[in-house]
Amino acid sequence: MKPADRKFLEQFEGRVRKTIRDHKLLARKDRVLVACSGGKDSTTVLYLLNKFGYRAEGLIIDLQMGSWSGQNLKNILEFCNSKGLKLHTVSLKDGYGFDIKRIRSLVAGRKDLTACMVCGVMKRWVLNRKARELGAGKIATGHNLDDEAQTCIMNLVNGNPKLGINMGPRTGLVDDPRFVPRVKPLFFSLEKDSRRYSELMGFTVLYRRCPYAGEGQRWKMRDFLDILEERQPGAKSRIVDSTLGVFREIRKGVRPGQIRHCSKCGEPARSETCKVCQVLGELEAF
Ligand code: Q46
Ligand code: ZN
Repeated sequence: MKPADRKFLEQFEGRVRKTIRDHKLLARKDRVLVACSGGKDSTTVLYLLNKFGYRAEGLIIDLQMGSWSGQNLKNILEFCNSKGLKLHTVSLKDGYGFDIKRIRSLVAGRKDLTACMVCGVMKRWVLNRKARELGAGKIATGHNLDDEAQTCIMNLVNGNPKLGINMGPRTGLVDDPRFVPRVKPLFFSLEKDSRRYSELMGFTVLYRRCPYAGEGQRWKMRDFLDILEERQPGAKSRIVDSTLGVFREIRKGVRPGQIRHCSKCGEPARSETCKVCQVLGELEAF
């Protein structure tokens, strides 16, 4: 390996360690469930948390969307086998009766709902539930700086910047036994760096997007931000840092809102029913 590459690996790992340490993401005693997709970011998180000495296991939600998700599942299974790491799998269809293909057909023609939105809320819901069942105290995800910058811009473009008020390397800081806190060790790492890390480490992962990615708004923001970053280097980082700074000020002195429990499924919710029950109820009635 070239010295420059070795240096890069050290710097990348250093940034992730610093994020964990400075933001108190994990304690040694924590049992952590890493939300794996089979892609570069979550594979890197699973690898690094174990390398750093945390008790981290993986969980992959099989989205059953053909060869793309089949290959991701195979890749992460092989990765975990080769490193002696524990991996849990859950199938969206077998466990919950919905797969992305069905969701996609149900939302076809709707402007207010995309398959990606439904997929996103369902994944969060399943993850929280499984983490609790498995006795994990924290969920770690592979979200990187690019993802966070995209979210900031999406919320602005949609006219709802306050949606991101709780953004940060730690989320779900609600004191509720049914809510498993989520941490993002790659929060301050650019996606291109995470990709380079994964490539240099020789991780067998797919670098192409989910086949349905183009249908979500996030992916338009991604292209937009890539162009912006090329013209104004550091733009992604400044977007995230300045948004964090503004929200930090706003949050000062504000007591966290009361968490409720969904009247249908019992999961934590912001209103009478949780997002998943709202969306699924709507789709079933559709
Ligand atoms: S898996 Fe699901 Fe993503 Fe595919 S359908 Fe959209 S949300 S793009 S991270
Ligand atoms: Zn619910």
